[in-house]
Amino acid sequence: MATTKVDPKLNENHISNEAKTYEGLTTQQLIDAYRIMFASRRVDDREILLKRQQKVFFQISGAGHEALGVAAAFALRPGYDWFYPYYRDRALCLALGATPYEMLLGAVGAADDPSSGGRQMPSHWAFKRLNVVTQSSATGTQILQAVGCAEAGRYFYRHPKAAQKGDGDYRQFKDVQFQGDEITYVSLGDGTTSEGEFWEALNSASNRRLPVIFCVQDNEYAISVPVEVQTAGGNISRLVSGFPNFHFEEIDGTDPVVAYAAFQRAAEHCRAGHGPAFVHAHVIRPYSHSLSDDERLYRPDAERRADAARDPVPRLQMFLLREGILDEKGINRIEQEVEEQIQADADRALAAPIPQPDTIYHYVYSPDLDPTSSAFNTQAASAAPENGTDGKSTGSASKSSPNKTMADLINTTLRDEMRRDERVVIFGEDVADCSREDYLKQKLIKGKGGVFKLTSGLQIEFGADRVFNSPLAEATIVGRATGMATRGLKPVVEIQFFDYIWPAMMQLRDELPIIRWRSNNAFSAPLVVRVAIGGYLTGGAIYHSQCGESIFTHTPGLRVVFPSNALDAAGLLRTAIRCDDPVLFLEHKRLYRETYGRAPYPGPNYMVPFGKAKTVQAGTDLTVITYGAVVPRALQAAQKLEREHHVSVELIDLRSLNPFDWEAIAASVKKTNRALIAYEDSLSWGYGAEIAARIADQLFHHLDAPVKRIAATDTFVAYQPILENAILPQASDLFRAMKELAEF
Ligand SMILES: Cc1ncc(C[n+]2csc(CCOP(=O)(O)OP(=O)(O)O)c2C)c(N)n1
Ligand SMILES: [Mg+2]
Repeated sequence: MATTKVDPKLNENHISNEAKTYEGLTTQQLIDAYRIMFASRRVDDREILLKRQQKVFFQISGAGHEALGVAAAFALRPGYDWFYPYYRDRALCLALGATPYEMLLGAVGAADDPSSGGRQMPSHWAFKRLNVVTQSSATGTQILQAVGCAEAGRYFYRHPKAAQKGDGDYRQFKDVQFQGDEITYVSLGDGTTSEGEFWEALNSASNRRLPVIFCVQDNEYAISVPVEVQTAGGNISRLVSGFPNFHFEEIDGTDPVVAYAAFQRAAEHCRAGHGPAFVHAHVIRPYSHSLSDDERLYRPDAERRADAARDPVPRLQMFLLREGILDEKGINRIEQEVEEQIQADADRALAAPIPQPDTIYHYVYSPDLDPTSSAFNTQAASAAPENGTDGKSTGSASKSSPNKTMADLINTTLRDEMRRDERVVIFGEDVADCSREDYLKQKLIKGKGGVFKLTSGLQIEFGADRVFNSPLAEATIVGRATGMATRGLKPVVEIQFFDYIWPAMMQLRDELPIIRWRSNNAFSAPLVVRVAIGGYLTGGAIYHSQCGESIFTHTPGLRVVFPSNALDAAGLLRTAIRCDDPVLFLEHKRLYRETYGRAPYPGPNYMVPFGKAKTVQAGTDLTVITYGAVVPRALQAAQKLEREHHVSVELIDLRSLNPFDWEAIAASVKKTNRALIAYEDSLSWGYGAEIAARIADQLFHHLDAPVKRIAATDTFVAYQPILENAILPQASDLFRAMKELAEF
């Protein structure tokens, strides 16, 4: 791809003042700034024209924000520092080294659009070579990711060996680069400061003294909503001023000299390791929000004229003339060169090949590492000695038994993988042994290690750099982890209860699973989110019993697994950690310490591939397809049915929900001609609906009876055990359903 940059060129009409600098900016840099700012505005104008001609399909401009972007780029380093910009950052990206041609490829949705290959709207920047990380349309989701990105840089600096490549797992496909004094830049609009994730990000960056520059580009509007409605008192600087460790700037962002000076000071603070910086820049929005908006509906002419008087492009032009840096001829020459370049770039972009429809499935998942493959199918070491275990790590009742609980083996797997791979870090609520490390050092306490003690002993062995508590903020957990994973770390984070996963939903739905697809494989974020899920707790009630796995299996790009026993949990968790995709790892709380499904330690390399079901019991009369805590209940029912009615049930434990083992289901149903799907979640729209539909669709001619489902009632789970029993599917319900189906 040709990359014609907005190349700063020495200008012959550069008439005087060569030696003078402006807050450190040379006259040549100011000329360069003008060229880039003018180009940025003209790319917007060109896109607007093309949109009116229906040659592009969306337009959102960076108009009014140009001076700020150029100043930030001049103070920072492309390909060295990291950038989480937002859609108004066109001038920033141009100044970092992106080209108008690349941007116009994005506008037409060309196959070679470097930001997304035609998958995202224009102005959703991603330029891998410049460390400009893929962004979404969701306002504010980038901010926590930027915090995680900065954390990853610091982690690799402290653990340089972790950056090395590893064979046979995700590390093979993830290059790591970092710098000791790198900065992460993240920007957002004034309206976006109303998002909770903004405050969560400031809190973590402040507390951990991370080198992040938060740039709030305050154009006083979020579409039609003015700043005083968004921000109590109308000024965000005043509200954030109490965060410790920050360097604060509030500036006129339409003046590149002022903005450059502010970013220089901010960068100095960050590079010196003092903490984050906050640059609150007052800018203007001379065009409407986007081409779908008409600001004349909510902004009177006088207000718009006052804005226009502060327009950074003509202002810099006047400045250059006034200071004698360029004369009119010099200005005209630059503008003409830019116009010609953009005209040529637009013509080329319009002629560029568009993506082929058959590529739509590319990069939903890693193209490099397939977690369903035989590489992830290893044998359990028979009666392997537990690798260096102190026997104290899980606090489980089964310490002395050769048969370990699911809790034991999850803990052991985490420990083994942390020993094997220094990129694995663990954080979440209460997962550390003790945040006040002195208590541990002085042996005043034993340590906690998770509300279910699944991460017990890990901080003690691996240190607080690798195992630590997060604030009580689920979006923080997943958002920061996503930023870390983008840089090559392997976070294995914990959501304490599935019932409380929802604050992280924006990150789990709109970000984590789609980073690879939306960036056309330029970026990826393979990580593991462990979640304690499910009911049958006797007293768990509404907010400690929820399932809801189908909400996540409905999200392309996310692997979802749900083991029913200790051995599968160990094998699937290892696959989850070593694979190259994001994984939601669902751990049933009721199964953590059950007698059912205990197993000996299978050794440090035991893996179960995704998408491979297990036949718990073979049978000939009907097929039961299930997973999680329903497996032992279905087994009990099947055994009773066999004993009492001589019905032979084939019981399939899916183990992995996305991908799921269609082949195993089809083979079994073809044999038994009857299918029951059993799951713990409420019945309607649940996971079984998809399986039932597939069977009806593809195995219709093999069926001797309707496809049946058995699941929870369409209610939440109640506290009183009598009600809980009535709501969740019991072995007796499964028995009845199986019997009816066999008799149909
Ligand atoms: C989470 C979310 N809610 C709503 C929207 C729709 N939306 C897109 S931009 C925008 C306004 C953003 O305003 P601001 O943060 O001030 O940035 P500006 O566009 O003014 O630069 C809204 C509401 C969105 N993209 N994401
Ligand atoms: Mg705004």
